[in-house]
Amino acid sequence: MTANGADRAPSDLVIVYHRQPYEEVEEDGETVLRENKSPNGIVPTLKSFFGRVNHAAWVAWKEAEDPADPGFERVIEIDDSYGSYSVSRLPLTAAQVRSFYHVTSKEAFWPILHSFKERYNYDPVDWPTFREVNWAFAEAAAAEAAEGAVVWVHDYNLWLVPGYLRQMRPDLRISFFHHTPFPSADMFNVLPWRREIVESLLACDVVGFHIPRFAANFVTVAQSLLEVEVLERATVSTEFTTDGTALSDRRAPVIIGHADRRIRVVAAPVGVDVGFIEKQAWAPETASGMADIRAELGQDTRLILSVGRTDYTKGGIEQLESYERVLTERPDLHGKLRLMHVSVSANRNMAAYEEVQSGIEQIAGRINGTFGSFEWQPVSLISSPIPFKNLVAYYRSAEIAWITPLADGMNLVCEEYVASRIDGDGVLVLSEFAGASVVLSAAVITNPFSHRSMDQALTSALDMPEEERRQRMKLLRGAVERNSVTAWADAQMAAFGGLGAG
Ligand code: GDG
Repeated sequence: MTANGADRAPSDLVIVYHRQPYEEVEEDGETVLRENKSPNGIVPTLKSFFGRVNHAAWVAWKEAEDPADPGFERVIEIDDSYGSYSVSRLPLTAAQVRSFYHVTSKEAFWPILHSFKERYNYDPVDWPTFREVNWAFAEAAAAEAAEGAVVWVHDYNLWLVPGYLRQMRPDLRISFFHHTPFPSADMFNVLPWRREIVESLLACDVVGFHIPRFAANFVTVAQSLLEVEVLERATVSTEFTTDGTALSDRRAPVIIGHADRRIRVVAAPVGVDVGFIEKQAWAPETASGMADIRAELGQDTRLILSVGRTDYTKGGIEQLESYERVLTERPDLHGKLRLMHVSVSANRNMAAYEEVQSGIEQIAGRINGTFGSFEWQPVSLISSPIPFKNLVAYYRSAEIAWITPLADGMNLVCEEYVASRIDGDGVLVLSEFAGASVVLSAAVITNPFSHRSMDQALTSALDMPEEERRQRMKLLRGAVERNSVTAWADAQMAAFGGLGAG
């Protein structure tokens, strides 16, 4: 990968995402840019779009003590395996990042997006800083975009960017994708800045979500605040409905009108790179990883796997409580199971996440103390990230993937588990409040707010005959394959109307 500050061409596609599209590492006292090690995850997926245009740009923030004199080049030109593209590094102070990202986005927006009203924290929000940072992102994007270019903005921390961009550059085609859920008006309208946020989103040409329910919620929120008309509705494909589950919808709005503008509302679930994961699943190092895992577990111990970030939305505490109840009710399972609970913190030093982490540690300790023995440890808690290739060995070794968030935009862990199961076995137990539940209808669907539903889902997965496991896994693998990240990329491209000049 090479990087320089040479002259650059205007870009036909500008991606605005808060993180930089590479890793910055220190080598011999110097900062070196490295291509992300794993081609898995959202950053490499977004970079794969670069191959579809003449020239592309990426806008992200980079910390600087003095943004007026940041001590690094604002815009660099990168050449890596995805092509050559500009990266515009927006200098922000640590205080600006804390305010716009850790406070406004994580303490005020995140709880509301995931329907946790009681965790919403308004007091520390500094709205002028949020506006100022979003304005700076919009300016940086406008500076890179060619006439009629597509600007693709990601996630709620950049909610005001589309509105500002439209003022600066009426020629652009603007698309905004939400990676989180989008709640109904009763919940969303807790945010006092609701009208400003929705007006900004209505300046887009395309507003994207994972699933039809979130798109429909957005439209009802917009209609609660402004004159917005639904111009076209469509029947939701059976591919995106799991009959009778909490997030399934049969009809959804696809085009809305506001102030003489038509806005496309798109539901396109992000998927995983199935080819990459399968290749890793077939790799000899995965087989040796599995042998190590088996040796560690012992021949007869059945592995249940749970993976997620440490976050109250992921339902880690509720899941461990269910495990404790099942062990209490089913002494026949003692000595035979191991729950591996991988809960990795992305936002250390935030009170809400520290509280979840200590809750998880407390229950896991209680379970091991109550049921465990010298020979048997019912739960293993992993709090630091596992390299992805090792994670695939765990996916392949686990009889059950137990993925029960209380709310989740999509959830890619469950899809990674399915993509890893090249042997066609394994059971996925999945919360009906993960967006993925509308795509993965062959999972054992559970309601994490119901003790009975949670406990029964786990025991039915443990007791499921092989034939049923394989039938379900076959259906799951078909769904993950059809809704892979390539399908998502194609759906986005179609929504942009191709990437030619607008
Ligand atoms: C947001 C939305 C939406 C986790 N532990 C380890 C590890 N991971 C990787 C997984 C997976 C990723 O992290 C988690 O992705 P999710 O999609 O499950 O969840 P969020 O981080 O909350 O992502 C979500 C997503 O955006 C995309 O739109 O699906 O709903 O909340 O890829 O593998 N990876 C490694 N070691 C770990 O220990 N290597």
